[in-house]
Amino acid sequence: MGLSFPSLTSPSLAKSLKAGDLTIDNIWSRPSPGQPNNAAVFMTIANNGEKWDRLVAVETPMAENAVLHKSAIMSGLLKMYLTKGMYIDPGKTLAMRPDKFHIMLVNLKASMIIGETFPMTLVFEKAGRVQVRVMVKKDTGSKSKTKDREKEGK
Ligand SMILES: [Cu+2]
Repeated sequence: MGLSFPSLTSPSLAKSLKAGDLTIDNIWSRPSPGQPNNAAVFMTIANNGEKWDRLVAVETPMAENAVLHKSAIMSGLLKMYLTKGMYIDPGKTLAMRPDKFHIMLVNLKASMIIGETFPMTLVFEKAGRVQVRVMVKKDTGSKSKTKDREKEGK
């Protein structure tokens, strides 16, 4: 594996990554200030093919364990469950979110620092193993605050 990663921001980070019929985009993680041991990772996975695929596992050197989680509201509380996989149906896009599917890194081995990236391997049932890099960034807070949509010239 004589691969080396460019350590500084690489332009490829912002681009989407293709693996067969899958297009993986916007791969990011929250920083870990409040709860140093766990962190959630999000991304979108679009399936442009004609057959379903399924994310079945993830691996990363950043944490002792990386699991697939699904969240659901039970009696008013947001709870997380282990899920065996995340299906991506043909023509559909799986968008991970804190209150839906996400990847959970358990027992981090290092701090998640905003602006840094770390490697992760996604294991798909059909597309196989896909190497990605996760960008640590601030939560843009789409859910906690109601935003007034204003017209802005971009
Ligand atoms: Cu979780």
